[in-house]
Amino acid sequence: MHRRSFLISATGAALAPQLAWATQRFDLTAQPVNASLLPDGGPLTAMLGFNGATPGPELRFRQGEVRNIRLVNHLDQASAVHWHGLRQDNAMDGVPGLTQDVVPPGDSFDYAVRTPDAGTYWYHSHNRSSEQVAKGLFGPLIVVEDTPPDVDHDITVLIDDWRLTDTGALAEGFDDRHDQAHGGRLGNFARALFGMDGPVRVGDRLRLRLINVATDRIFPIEIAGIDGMIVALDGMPLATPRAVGELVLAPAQRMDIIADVTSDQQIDVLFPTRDGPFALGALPVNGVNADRTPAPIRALPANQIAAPDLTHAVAVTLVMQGGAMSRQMMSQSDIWAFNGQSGLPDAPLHSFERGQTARITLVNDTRFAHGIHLHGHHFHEIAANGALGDLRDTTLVDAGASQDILCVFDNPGKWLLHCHMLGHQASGMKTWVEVT
Ligand SMILES: [Cu+2]
Repeated sequence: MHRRSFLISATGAALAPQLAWATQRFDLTAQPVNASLLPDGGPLTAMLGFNGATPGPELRFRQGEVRNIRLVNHLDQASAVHWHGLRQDNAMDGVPGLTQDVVPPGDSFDYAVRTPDAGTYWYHSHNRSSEQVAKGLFGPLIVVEDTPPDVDHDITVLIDDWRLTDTGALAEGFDDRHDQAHGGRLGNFARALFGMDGPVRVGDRLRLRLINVATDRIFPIEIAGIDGMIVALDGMPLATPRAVGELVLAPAQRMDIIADVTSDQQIDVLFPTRDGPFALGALPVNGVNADRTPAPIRALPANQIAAPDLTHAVAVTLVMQGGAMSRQMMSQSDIWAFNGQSGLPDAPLHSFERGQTARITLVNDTRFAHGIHLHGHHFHEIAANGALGDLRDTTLVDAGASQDILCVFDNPGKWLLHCHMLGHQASGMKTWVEVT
């Protein structure tokens, strides 16, 4: 990434205003949009968005409701929407070829979106996603707790990168095979997009909802100007809030932070590099909140996730294979594989009885990190010492490493299991499991 790109990108851009639910059904129209990625005066970038903007509108739900959302396709290619991280009814999961047919241009699809868990989620295209997400077809999806934590501002922060030409257009080559065989399509331009312009005040308590919406880039992040704790990962509250150190977000991962504003200048979201931090975006600070009395940061209320049955867990192994410099380069059309199989197989990786606990060993036998996403469920990461770790829907497995996850498969249907580096997914790294 070029320093200049980061420097000129350092001013934060606001997301589209969040949505107030006014009607029983909400239409989400996928369409071409022109977005202002470059700084003031730069040319607009032709992208794709929802309801006239990219990112699309911030959808705010209450916990435990069902909302009818109609995807209206005004693109010139087929699409579908996945509600990432929501433990959804299978028919509403938005995966063409597995849970629904694609939605052709000019057509529509009615989703009934369930929100059993409070937390930070997002929605995005799940058709030709390495292209459609790169072009902007996504938005934040927030499920609010019955009793939200006491904060002055609840701010969504999307972190993204784009590969732009000199004239500010999105570079072509969304299915570039060299990218796919390596770390995916990495941008030359990156930014943190805040859900509000600010300013906030010194002493304000904030909830920051970080979402990595990039197609392929793993973002290390530092946040300056606040003092706080991590309270949730991938929507799921931590039992005990955790200190904010250097943060890492794989594509599709989320992190909630509750923090008090300490800087009287601005809050900086930074991308640390060996040459020093690059500014992804900043939120201005102005004034002082003298009314708020200091209070500890408490855990968010837990979501109701079934407890795993450790003694009867079925063991499944998923080996990631392929890619550049690998011991076994996949041949012909596909670059990546799970257990020797490239692309979506006819038969599931495993068929679970509803309620069964599985311990899946994710073995990364490649030279690249992969962010593995399971649809329709959350799972526990298992720590090296065997302890039950964080609940996530996307886990980052470093090159050469392995990671065990423990999941109660209690949501019936056909669920995609894939790498969320979307270039890897497009070139073979996907499978599915069945819950009957
Ligand atoms: Cu991958």
